[in-house]
Amino acid sequence: MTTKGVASTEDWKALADKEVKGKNLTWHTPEGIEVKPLYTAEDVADIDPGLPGFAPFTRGVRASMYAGRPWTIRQYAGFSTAEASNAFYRRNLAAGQKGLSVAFDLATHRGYDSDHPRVTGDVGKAGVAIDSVEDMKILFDGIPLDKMSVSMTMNGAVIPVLAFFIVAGEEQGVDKSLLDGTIQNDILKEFMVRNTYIYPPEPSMRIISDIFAYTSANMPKFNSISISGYHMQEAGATQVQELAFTIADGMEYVKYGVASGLDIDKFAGRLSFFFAIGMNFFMEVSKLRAARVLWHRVMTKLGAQDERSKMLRTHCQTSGVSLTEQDPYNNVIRTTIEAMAAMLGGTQSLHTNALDEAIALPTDFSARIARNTQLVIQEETGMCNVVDPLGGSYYIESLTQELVDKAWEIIERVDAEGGMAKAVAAGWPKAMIEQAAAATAARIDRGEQVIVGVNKYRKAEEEPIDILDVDNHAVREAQIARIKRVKASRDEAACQAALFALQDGARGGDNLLALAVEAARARATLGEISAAMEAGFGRYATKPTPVQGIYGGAYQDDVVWERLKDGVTATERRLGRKPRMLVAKMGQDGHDRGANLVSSAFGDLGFDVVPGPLFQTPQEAAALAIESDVDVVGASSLAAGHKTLIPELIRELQAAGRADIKVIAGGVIPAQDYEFLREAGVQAIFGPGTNLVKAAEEVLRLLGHNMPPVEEAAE
Ligand code: MLC
Ligand code: 5AD
Repeated sequence: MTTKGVASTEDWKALADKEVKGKNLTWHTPEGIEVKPLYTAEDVADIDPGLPGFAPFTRGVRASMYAGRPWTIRQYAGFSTAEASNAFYRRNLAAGQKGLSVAFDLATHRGYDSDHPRVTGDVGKAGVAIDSVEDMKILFDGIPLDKMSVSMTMNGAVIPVLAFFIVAGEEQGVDKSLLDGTIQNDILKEFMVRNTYIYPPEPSMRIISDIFAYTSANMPKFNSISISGYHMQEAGATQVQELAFTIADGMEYVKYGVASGLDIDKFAGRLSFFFAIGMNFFMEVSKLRAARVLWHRVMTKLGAQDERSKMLRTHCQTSGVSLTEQDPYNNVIRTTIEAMAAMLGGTQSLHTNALDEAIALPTDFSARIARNTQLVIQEETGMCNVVDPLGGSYYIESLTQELVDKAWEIIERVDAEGGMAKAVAAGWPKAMIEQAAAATAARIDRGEQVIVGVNKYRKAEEEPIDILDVDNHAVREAQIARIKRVKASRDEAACQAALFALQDGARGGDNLLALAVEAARARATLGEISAAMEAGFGRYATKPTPVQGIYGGAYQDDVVWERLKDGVTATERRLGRKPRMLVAKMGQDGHDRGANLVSSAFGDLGFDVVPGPLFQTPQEAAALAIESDVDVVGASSLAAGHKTLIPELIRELQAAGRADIKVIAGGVIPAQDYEFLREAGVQAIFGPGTNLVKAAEEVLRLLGHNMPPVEEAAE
């Protein structure tokens, strides 16, 4: 007989064992954490999370947290022109959004004006096109920049964008000292996962120090960086990797700032963070708590004195990669759960993804549901009234500590090897993330990790939903017309002088942001400002190196996999060499998780894979396909350029007399576009959530192999 307080954990174990007949209930998470089925006071005997508002801020950075002021509802948005995005922002603010967050198009990210030949497929597609301060002024028309906090996700072209923002404020009558907001300005993770870099690592790090120097002297309310783990998780990182590499990135920036002559406590208080919140609910809550503990530890080590310098303030975004094209209304449920994890973890600001995430940018309809998810939590549930309500939970406290310890091991490795810039250059953090991504893809494709509506409980028929489609030709024409007007009406000599000074500054040591502000005032365009710096710094390029053996390794002794390998061998015999595939990334789309996964899986199957470099034009991709004598080109598109770039690639192959090279497409491609692409000559299309085993099967058939239909491969 047991009564409350009398039973021991051994008693519990015996009872539980009996219930499940000895089945092992321990869960091994992908980050290598063993989660037990029960946590008790014994697990937290040595843990004291302290109080909110006090070091090390485990329980939150504010004493009153959301009881005093709820987190900022800050929805990331931008598409088409500055006019269209401005109207969208105003509608959202009127409906309850609290802060702004600008998504720029990929041309802008990569430092190209809209009239540049490399960006024909990208203008206005994945975000708003901004070419000069005139566009920036329209973007914030009627939005007072001394009252509204504005986040700008910009890393590559960070100097011109921040300069445009400062001058747009100035011309609105708002002094830069009053500007409130955040610039992402986190280049290290670009080299690792997001890929919208422009310059090589060294000058890129200098740009960051210049921004720290300028904002700490002139913009006391502005957060000079948003050190981001978000994109690492999106690229496949485990939560431990995301945590460790983000904190290690932060350390590196602080070291660079200090090395450039800044006093740590003068700029560290305005460093901010950004994390992804995925579906592993308690892990995500604990991750934010662990991040605060780690940052406090690291900043103490680096010599910060002011407690505000050691306080980790963060934005969060629910996970894009956790959302599905299939049965998209499930995404509302997923996002709600993730939003709750973010707030229970104590975020300062939050973006909730829209239900159409896996296929397109949000519409007014889907954006409303995403925003209302936060409004309902804040205003209907009473969840904000108690500070850190999960504090003291045996499981949460224990997991927080475990994450701190696991992440610390990686941080120490980074430190021992000379810091994150060196680690990024050596490439091991990226490789680690890609290995984790391949392992996850295999788990999902094999049905071991359930995604409702995708690998389990799949609907027989999917009805397409209404999505936003941007006519990038029209946006590009409008942008080109405005660039012409700006250039025709400016004082050309003054503009050229400012650009020349900037070019000089890139070679010398003057503050690049200060020089760019002058150029922005003189109406230099984003492309011109970027090019002036490029003249001194050069443009950076990387080569993809897909991981080997991880995806295939998960299929050891699997009959379906063996049949596929036989198919590859048979095709090899017929062709006289291995079947060869170019995985092409065209346009300024740097999302390479999908492309890398395809390269890895097909490589493991025995294909000869040519992993194409990022940022090719259709001409360059066609030339590489022909030169490498491939049988098939797989074009991976995640940034909505597919309707322009893939038909162009096919035309190029045809013009060169190589219409025999088959073109297939994969990525974020809405069903609405399938027919258009098929008519253009695309022979197979693989949307989000495609099982790679099935994709390989279809490719083998395309290559003429008589692939017998396999019963439901891995479902
Ligand atoms: C807050 N305040 C309080 C309080 N809570 N005061 C009293 N009592 C309380 N309980 C005060 C704060 O001190 C602050 O003032 C002010 O209120 C605002 O609160 P905040 O907590 O600082 O929030 P916010 O202004 O929203 O800033 C959050 C942030 C910032 C620090 C994380 O960096 C930010 O907004 N980041 C957003 C980043 C973002 O949106 N990124 C999008 C990436 S999308 P004071 O005076 O102390 O400042 C992406 C996708 C892609 O990257 O394209 O790949
Ligand atoms: N508008 C809204 N959300 C966007 N995202 C990216 N671009 C936009 C945009 N223009 C979101 C998606 C994506 C993440 C990186 O940011 O959720 O997964």
